[in-house]
Amino acid sequence: MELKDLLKFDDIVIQCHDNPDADALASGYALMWYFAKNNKRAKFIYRGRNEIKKSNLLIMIKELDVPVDYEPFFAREPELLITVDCQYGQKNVTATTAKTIAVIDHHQKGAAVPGGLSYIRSDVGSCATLCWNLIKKEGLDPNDNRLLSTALYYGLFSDTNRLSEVSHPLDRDMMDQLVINKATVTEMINSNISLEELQITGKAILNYDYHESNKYLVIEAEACDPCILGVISDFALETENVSVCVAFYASPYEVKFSVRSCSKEVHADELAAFLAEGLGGGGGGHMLKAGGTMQPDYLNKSAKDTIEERLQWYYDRYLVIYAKDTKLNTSKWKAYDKVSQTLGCIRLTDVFPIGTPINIRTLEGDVDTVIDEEAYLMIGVEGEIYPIKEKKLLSSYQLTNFVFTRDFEYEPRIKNRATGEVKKVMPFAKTVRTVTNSVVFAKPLEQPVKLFTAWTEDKYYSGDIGDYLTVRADDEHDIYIVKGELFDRFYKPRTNR
Ligand SMILES: [Mn+2]
Repeated sequence: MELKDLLKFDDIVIQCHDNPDADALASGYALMWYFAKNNKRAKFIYRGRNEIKKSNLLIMIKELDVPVDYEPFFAREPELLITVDCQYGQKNVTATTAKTIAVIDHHQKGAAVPGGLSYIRSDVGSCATLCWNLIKKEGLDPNDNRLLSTALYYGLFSDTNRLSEVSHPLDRDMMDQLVINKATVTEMINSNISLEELQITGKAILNYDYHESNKYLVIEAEACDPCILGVISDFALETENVSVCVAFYASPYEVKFSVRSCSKEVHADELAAFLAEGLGGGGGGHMLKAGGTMQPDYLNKSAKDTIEERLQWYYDRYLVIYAKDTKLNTSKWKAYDKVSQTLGCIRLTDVFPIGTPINIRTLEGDVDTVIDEEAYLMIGVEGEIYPIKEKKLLSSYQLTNFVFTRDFEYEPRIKNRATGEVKKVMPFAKTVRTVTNSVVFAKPLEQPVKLFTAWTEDKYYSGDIGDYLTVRADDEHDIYIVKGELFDRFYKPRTNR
């Protein structure tokens, strides 16, 4: 869906979820601004039992001129209803009847609205990001209205625990590009917690559950503003002998949790996704900080028991391998030849000169580096992008002069950190071909593995049952994991060994 698809309607109502938060308000505000720019009259409402009373939101509405109305008894049937930061028909938004429904949301996708227009991407940190992106795609820039850009920033800020759980590159692009009113943001941040919530924080910490064997804490809070969970888990992680913390609350509408990790063997985002898997929610974040939700309907025991049980499973399930100091006994493993394949790579000196400090932004995250003679970027089989040195590249691949193309959900880009200039990388991509003489030993995993490769000592790769643990025949420390569904495509068994 594109925003211009919505311009054919004249009678437009935008509705965010009941008990709105900053992201919901920012999202509705953005659409109001877009429609006004296109000379369309729209109305932005929220419903439900409670009128907004949190002081940061009252400041937001007043100082940033958010054009929202509380309409608990709204009865008119508009031509078009757009729900933002929520999905029509779900329980957190009071139903309003309308001839056509549109949905813009960043939560896990629920049942589709029949005949509805929708734009739902659950991988981004805020609905504000989606609205910002949709508006930019129409050739407009929310920076033209400083109050709106400040609201968008604060929407993302609040939904990602002070930006600490941001992971998607679109969120980062918005953060970098918005020009905001800092004083108002500071004022909102410092009216974030009520005295009652301060007390909830204290009570929650008193009732921690500590698991000594794996050094993690589980802390249950009363239902509160989700930002409190971030406050609790950040603080609790500073405790000695605590390397992972999960803080959560369960309300009738949702279970929200926040994960912090300072253990290199536990990626917070992976743990968050594991906790929420199959439970009607999802997780987001990065290695150190993440958060997520579950839906109470999906749980067959209390939220606390569910979280405790899944944490136990999580710790029990992995074998950890440090490739650098590991020699696997491969005598009983099968030998395979790598099937010749073509991939892409980018020589960084083609993009910016040697010595340029750069930021590489991809779906997997941001990497800061300085360009040198041997620096390349590799485009992997699933479109993942990673830096690689020329020597390593040439040990597996042959360079060609053919261009390389592929589509990305987010096209990788490189920013010159000295000048701010941003270039997309695909125009520089060339095709590389596998050097055919590489032999590997491989075996399907019988247990999930976390693998620290010889090249990534501070970050692991996860492999699941059915994926292949693979070792290069000419380098016993070159251990890596190949996804089960890809293995047959890239390796064929040697006939004699
Ligand atoms: Mn949101």
